[in-house]
Amino acid sequence: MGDFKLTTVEEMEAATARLLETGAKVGADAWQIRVKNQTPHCKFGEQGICCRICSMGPCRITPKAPRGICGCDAHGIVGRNYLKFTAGGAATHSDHGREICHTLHEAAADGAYKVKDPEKLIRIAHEWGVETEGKDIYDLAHEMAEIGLLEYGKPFGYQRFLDRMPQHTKDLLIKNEIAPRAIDREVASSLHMTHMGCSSKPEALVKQSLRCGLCDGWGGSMMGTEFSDVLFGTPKPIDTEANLGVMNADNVNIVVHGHDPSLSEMICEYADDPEMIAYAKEMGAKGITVSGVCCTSNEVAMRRGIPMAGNFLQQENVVLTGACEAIVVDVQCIFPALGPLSKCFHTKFITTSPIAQMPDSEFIRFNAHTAAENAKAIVKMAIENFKNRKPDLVYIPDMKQKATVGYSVEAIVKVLDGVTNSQVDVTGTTKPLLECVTSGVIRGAVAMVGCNNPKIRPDYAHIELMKKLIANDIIIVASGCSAQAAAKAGLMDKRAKDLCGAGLKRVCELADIPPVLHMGSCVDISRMMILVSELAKDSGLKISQLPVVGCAPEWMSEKAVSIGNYVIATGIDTFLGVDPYVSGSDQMGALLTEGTRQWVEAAFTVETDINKLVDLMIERIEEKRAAIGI
Ligand code: BF8
Ligand code: SF4
Repeated sequence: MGDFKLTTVEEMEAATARLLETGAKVGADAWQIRVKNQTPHCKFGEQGICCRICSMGPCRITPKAPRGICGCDAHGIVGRNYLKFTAGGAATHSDHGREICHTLHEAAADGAYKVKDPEKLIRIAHEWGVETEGKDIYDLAHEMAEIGLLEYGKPFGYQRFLDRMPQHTKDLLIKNEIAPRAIDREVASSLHMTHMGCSSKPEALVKQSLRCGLCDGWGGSMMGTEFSDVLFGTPKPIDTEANLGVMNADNVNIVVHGHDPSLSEMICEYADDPEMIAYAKEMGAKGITVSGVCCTSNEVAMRRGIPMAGNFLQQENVVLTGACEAIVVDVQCIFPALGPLSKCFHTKFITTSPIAQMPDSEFIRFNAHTAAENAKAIVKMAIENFKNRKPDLVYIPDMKQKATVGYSVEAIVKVLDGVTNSQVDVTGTTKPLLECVTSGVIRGAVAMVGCNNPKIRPDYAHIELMKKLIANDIIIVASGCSAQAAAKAGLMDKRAKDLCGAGLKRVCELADIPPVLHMGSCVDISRMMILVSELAKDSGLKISQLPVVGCAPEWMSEKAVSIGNYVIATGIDTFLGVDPYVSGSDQMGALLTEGTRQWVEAAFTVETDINKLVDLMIERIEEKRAAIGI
């Protein structure tokens, strides 16, 4: 293994502790302090049995008061809360996808946004039955963007991308009235159903949660991913680095944070501009380093090799280094704490989206039409801020790992072409991967996704689960903050193959891949849905029969609940390390952990003990193998 060693959670925690000392010096607040102030949490909220959707309430369910004033019981209240949670997540991901459609609509040969993957655009156009022959690629881009935007509000029919599903899955969803219609309709219907005096029947609320999740995964998120690839390029394996040590004390440090690559791509573009680099030197820096936090980081790492400073619960740490000239954000998962925190340092906290406006920030409104000038202004502002740095506050933990990222479905299919023994030509399909699974060289796959959450020791669950899974010859595809946890630990370094069981290690060597494959941001979980669909079609099995499970051990956001719903609705059992506020209703618990199988052949398992969670996943994978006789 040479000098390769994983970074431990203890080492990451020590680095954080050192940064919090700087924070204490300047009187900064931190999530570690706020968690203490908020603990213990409200028990009614935790169990999902508080209802405040009408002004006769709020109503809270207790043994003495088993119904709200309208007569709704715990099951109805928990169910409505769960559906609202889902709708919030589906709306968020899907609105991101909508923004990408608008960016595609702005693309022009001489504009800031270009079509970087015309082949993919043409491929999707053919899927959607759009004539491409003789059409200018930008005319086609605008036409496809409009069709995409209509998926949000079309009056009839289901999401177009359902045609990518195996027929069995699609039929099942239509038969059970779970197939998603227009995206905005599913979100609006969910809010309609959860209004006072509408649905209080758990079955109906769970079914709509599945449908609403699907409009995200197979609608908004999938469009977000696919059209981002068209605009910015479909990811291919690329080397990068991860953890706070990617920031450079000699350079102007710009940290991009949020989700929509329309902003971060432009920032990266201008930070690379020789004119800007010369300006940075003029201001006393040696150069410009752009690094990322959260899903935006995944987007630009996958396409440009931009290093990853950290994931969700590390966002305050980048400011605490004292070396961050600007943290530039767009939407989602941004701590409002960054405003007051940046005021304790010289850091500029730059918000850019009308969707996410925060106190104590500089607001530079970013839009597709003026993207180039906005990005230039932001990069300049960061450079000019370099001189305000306080050298005695600068401390960047010397901690980073190498990572190979960029495993889109297209890239996975390509790299695994090399591992087949097949006599017939199986290139360009998932059959080589299937061969590895059926022969038992790889036992199965886990899709590791989701956030950090102070309720779970940050990153610990992600990293420990992954280590045990790969040691058991289970390959991992990862996205979102889970992927960054893996990268920070070193699990996306190809040398991590030595931590695998013999079978997976052999596959990693033959295909020259790390055992944990970075598939992108959270909207890119749609890539995972496409991959399992292809595996099902190429094997002739149902998705629910494949030895594949999903896992979100440290999830926290509404988006994560939406994702969980569409992953199980696609037929994949999903394991959660945090309870989605449903413990107040045994009926809701039973539906989510077993009842959904009657409609979608999959369900959730909730287990907060991480060691048990991983064993349950391995058990489930082995059960699935036994059931299909491999
Ligand atoms: O969409 S994993 S903390 S950054 S919600 Fe947020 Fe969770 Fe991170 Fe991306 Ni996903
Ligand atoms: Fe109470 Fe019913 Fe109003 Fe909810 S909808 S706050 S349970 S009266």
